Amino acid sequence: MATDLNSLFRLTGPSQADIDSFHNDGYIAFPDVFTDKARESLIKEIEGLDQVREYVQQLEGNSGEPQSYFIRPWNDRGPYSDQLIDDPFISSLLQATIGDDYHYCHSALNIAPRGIGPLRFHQDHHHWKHENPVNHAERDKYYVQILYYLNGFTQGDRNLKVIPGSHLVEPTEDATPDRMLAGEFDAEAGRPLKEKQLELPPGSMVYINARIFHGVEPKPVDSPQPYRIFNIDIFKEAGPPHRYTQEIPAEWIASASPARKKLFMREAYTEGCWNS
Ligand SMILES: O=C(O)CCC(=O)C(=O)O
Ligand SMILES: [Fe+2]
Repeated sequence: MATDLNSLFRLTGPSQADIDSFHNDGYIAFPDVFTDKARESLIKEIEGLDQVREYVQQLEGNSGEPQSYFIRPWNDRGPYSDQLIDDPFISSLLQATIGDDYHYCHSALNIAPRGIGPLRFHQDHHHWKHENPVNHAERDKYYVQILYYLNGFTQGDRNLKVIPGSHLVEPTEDATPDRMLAGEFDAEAGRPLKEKQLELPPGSMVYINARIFHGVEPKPVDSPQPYRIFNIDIFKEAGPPHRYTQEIPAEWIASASPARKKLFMREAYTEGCWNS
């Protein structure tokens, strides 16, 4: 199962400005970074999944409370979405930002319909605010989320928002997004902490350090875009599992190249795995 593209992306690797943005702001936005062929093929592949087709069909006649489609882990991947895992651009970006010693953590697919509510500001690094001693030892390790927005978003319509620099603040109880936005942590971060509302065309991605506060705006009922497609791959520095570190399907391991096997050979999360 492979595509005939060497890379799905227009770029071969990050620029120095991208790497600086990752360390200073906690994220990098890559507008329109997929090639047209890759973007179109990925959308077709996702919209062709049985569950997605059924979900989209029922949206049309549905007058009740809007529900998102959400699956985690997302294992039902065709050749294009499979290539995302270790496309040369993605591997180059991971190596340039967090080094060579990283694993694949997990994935998800989300389809957000008109009328869906917001997602409040949150952080996703599961060892960052957690009280478990194993997790404390893991706090300084990287956990990165690669957010793909194949059909894009506009401001006020299911847009991603971030607090650039919020990953630099220690994870105490007091370090809430409201207090950050009120200026109480500017000195610690060494910069004013302000909300930034993003807007990205189709075929974009956002690469984030999951310690950064981020959230999502609601999708208006009269949005010109019927649904926003969002898929995500998550990578972690080598170490114990995170909350959602997924089981790798046996057939993925069987067909993996040596480099890909290295990403997959790690423990998955199981209940109690942090207790020993
Ligand atoms: O839906 C989005 O744009 C981002 C969702 C999110 O915050 C996440 O998956 O961690
Ligand atoms: Fe998140």
